[in-house]
Amino acid sequence: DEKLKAIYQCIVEGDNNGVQEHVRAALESGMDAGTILNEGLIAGMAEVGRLFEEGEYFVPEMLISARAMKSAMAILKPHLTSEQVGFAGRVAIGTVKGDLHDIGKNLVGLMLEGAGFQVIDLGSDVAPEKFVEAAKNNDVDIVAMSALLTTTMVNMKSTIAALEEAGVREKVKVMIGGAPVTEAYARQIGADGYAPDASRAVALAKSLLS
Ligand code: B1M
Repeated sequence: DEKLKAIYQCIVEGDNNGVQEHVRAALESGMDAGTILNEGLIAGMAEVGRLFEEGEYFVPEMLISARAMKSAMAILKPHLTSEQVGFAGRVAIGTVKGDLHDIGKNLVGLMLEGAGFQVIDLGSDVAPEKFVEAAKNNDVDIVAMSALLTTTMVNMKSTIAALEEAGVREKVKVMIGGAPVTEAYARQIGADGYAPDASRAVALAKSLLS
């Protein structure tokens, strides 16, 4: 599809104005927001990752593409969420300590909100103590952690340990995700669940509270 190709290309090139225009046009033409997200934006970001790995792109290019991705997500947001759902629970979400990747975390948060969860966004580079604080103070049902680096996913384990130490581990469910994270890792560190993408994160959150 030409429209999806244009959106994909704008993410790869980091064309912030272009991606906004093309996403608006695609929505106006009646294209489904989920298709734009998955086949345009996320596919484009995967290509950016590939180009970085090949040594063709460097950190500045990744940053520029990330900025384009974020403005496109802001346009899509109202189309990905629906107002008619009842309260599903409270989630504190963050990217773990040392990790600045927040696009996937934001997307999971956005989809959870769309499904009726109240989402407390702790941001990125979130220290274990901050997760603990959130679990204590906000009547949180689920602590949700994202990590994109093999070097930071270990901080999921530290956060679970900190929750245990603070005596709040039993009070909350813990779910984790992000590119390097696996189901096996979740089991290994004693998380309650793992989801590979944002829509399955919503299904997981619901099942953890049912
Ligand atoms: Co970086 N980066 N990055 N980066 N970056 C990756 C992750 C990398 C795979 C690129 C590569 O080499 N191919 C690689 C990691 C290698 C590894 O550890 N195995 C990498 C690296 C090496 C780095 C730096 C170390 C580079 C450097 O400085 N030399 C550095 C680290 C900085 C730090 O965090 N301390 C770095 C920096 C950056 C930027 C800041 C420039 C930028 C991030 C900007 C931002 O987020 N604000 C960036 C980007 C953009 C990427 C790539 C290209 C794209 C990530 C992304 O947004 N994807 C990425 C390559 C890639 O992923 N292919 C890469 C789109 C997003 C929708 O997907 O985040 O996977 P994702 O989220 C998905 C699922 O994973 C899941 O659902 C989401 C939606 O489907 N999910 C969850 C995520 N969290 C979840 C939580 C859940 C459930 C599901 O439950 C709680």
